[in-house]
Amino acid sequence: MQTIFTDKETFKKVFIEEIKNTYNVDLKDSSIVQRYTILAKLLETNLDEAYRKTNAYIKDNNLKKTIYFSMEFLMGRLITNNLQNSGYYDVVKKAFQDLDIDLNEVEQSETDAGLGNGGLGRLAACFLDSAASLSLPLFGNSLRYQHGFFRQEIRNHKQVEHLDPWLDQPFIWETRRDHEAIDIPLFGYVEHTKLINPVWIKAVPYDVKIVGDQNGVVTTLRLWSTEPSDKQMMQDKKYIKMSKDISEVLYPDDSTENGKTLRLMQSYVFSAAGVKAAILEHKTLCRDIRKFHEYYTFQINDTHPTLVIPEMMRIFMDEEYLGYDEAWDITTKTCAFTNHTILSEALEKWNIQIFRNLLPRIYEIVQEMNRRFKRVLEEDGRFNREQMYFMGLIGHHHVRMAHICIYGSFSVNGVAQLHTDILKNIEMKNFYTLYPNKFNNKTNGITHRRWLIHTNHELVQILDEKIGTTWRQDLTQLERLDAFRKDEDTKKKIDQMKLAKKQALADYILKHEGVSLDVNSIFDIQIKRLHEYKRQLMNILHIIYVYQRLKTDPVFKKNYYPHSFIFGAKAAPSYHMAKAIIELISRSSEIINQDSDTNHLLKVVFVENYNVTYAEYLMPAADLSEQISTATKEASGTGNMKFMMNGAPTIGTLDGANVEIVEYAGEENNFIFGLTAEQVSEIHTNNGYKPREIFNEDPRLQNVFSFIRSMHENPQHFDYILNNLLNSDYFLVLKDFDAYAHAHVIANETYKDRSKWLEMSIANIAHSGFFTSDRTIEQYNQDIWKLTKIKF
Ligand code: NBG
Repeated sequence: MQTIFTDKETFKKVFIEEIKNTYNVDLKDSSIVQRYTILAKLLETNLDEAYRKTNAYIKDNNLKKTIYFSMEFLMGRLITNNLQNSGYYDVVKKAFQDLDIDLNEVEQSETDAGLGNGGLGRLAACFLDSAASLSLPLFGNSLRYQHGFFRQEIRNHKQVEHLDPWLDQPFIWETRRDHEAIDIPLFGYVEHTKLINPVWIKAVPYDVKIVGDQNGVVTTLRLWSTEPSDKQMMQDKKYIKMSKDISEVLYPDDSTENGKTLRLMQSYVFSAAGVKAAILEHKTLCRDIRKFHEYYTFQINDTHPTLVIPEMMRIFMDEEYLGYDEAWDITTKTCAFTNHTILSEALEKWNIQIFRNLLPRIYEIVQEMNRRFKRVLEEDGRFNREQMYFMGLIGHHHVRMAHICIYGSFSVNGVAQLHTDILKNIEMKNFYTLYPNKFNNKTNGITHRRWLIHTNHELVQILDEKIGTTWRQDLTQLERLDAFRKDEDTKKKIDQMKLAKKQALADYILKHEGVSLDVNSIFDIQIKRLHEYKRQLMNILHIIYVYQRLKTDPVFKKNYYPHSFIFGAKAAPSYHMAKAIIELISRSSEIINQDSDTNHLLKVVFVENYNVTYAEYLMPAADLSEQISTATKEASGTGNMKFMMNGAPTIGTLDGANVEIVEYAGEENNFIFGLTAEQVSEIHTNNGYKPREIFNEDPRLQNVFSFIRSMHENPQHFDYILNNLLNSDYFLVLKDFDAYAHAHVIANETYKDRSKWLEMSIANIAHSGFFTSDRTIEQYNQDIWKLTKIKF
């Protein structure tokens, strides 16, 4: 098909005209934002045809759809992705060269869509890209937060949160669909299953196009925005504020009862709106409601969308007049659940009072589900009273969302092999006993289109030259690079690639953080949410130890290969320990970086406002990938895969997907250390761990603690952290410290043999094919969704 994007000259002509028509300026006088806006608008409009065709194909062929319900979609910028996947990138790049416009600069003027806070949200974004690229009819469903994840400022070494400004600039990739708005009832009371006097909220969908990789497929991420509803009679100020607040911000503060209610409203609104839209579509197409599950799978991404289950039950029973059993049959054949964590604080529970007050009819349905579930357990006969109580959908005055999901879904999956095994054998053992066939593993993946093709052109060139270009469609072909492990030319080129990426990152860090890094030092990077289980604390304790040793031990200093340690992390606003750790990293980095005695050997940077765009610079530039969580705690990790694909060996524990990374790339090509999952579980069960004993016997730790006490005018300033380590250390930082320090010694020595290191790097790239989200999505489809592909 001839479009303005397939011919460079046509594109140039149209682009110049549009700039003129829209802003009444000549191209040379236009701003970068104006250029970006016109480019994005032209592309967005151009995608309309493929979008229409995709939807028509699905409808005409009666294809089943998966709706991916997720509280988070951490999309980042879309411009590059959309240009690349539509196949127009090169034409635009060349046209811009002719016009003396830097495409990179234009791409950078897009603000990140940060509708997520970490791995779970970025995984959802990768899945959209993979599903569209594999021609699968999968659609995202979430909220259109006015403000996504907060913008982080580090002021006086402390994290300060600011509202995320992403919608200050128009978001070109969305289309508001007023006529598909849905009214959602909240509060009220129930009389004979009927909700009386509810408060009505209007949910309006904004559709974002998701472009498949040069296959003509354009699917949708649907984001619901909330507003006052015409159905609501009384519209006072309080009501209007509430109606807008629901989609105002991602993860609002939930320390108060109002905050909790607001979060539950968010969960309900996007779940209910998504369910209703699908049922409406199903009925518009004159399909039998009893066959709903033949046309839809609802993938419930963690527990936030749990209410999809009772909401389906409500509609089937109260609006479609099906009996409970029939409604249950359809619901459980439609829903599938993915668990992303075993951390108990992240397993959602809702206080009954709050739940019943906000969703009285839904609560009744959950109670009925619970009653019937108890009967199932009793009839099964394998569980004692206590076990049955702990398995209940309701208990301890709370509604347990994960239990509803397991009971109400036909599939329950973990996100890495180890994580799924822990779910089956420990965390959800009784549920696994009850429903062995529901449980399955789907190891996470990342889209190689963003995390390799778009972020690392240098590596793409090497791959194309050495193994041809077909790896793009089938990433397992990267294995062919393994034959070049000892090839000098390949090694030289990988070396040059790394240097180029490190230089690009160093430039970016200098510009944004004001810290200069030596590109010949080892770039050792830990970027992820700040959480105690991820053990950024162990990393900084070790850095302080290295710093002290450099100052006191000349032999060590002589042997030390220069290092740049880079951190990026946001802490949840109310997570005091995480915020204290950020302050500790930031304060120690200031001291270390200023010390002219050592700063040619050791630098530490905490990058501000780590986000998807920052990650695109960081991932390809790493020499070493820090994946050091307490074994059993990181369900999978996905940053670990991005580093691997870009050639960084992992220094890490056998946790989450690290286990599989090492299986593929070889233990000899990574630096594995520390307690195993079994050992951690044993320590936690036996309850006999005494961190103070370790401290008392290790002068390294004593010196590090003294240093920390001397860092601030108030020696007790960091006692919150230090006392916790000495008295509890639940995440076993002190216990693993020695093994971690040792792994660093080995990494340091290994790096000196640059040739050996490059071989390790090549091995990692060559075996990273398994970790493309294309593989993950194919597995979801084969085992769970069973969707038919779109074929034009
Ligand atoms: C996170 C896990 C990560 C995992 C991502 C994606 C939550 C609740 N869980 O280990 O901590 O990689 O999910 O599956 O955000």
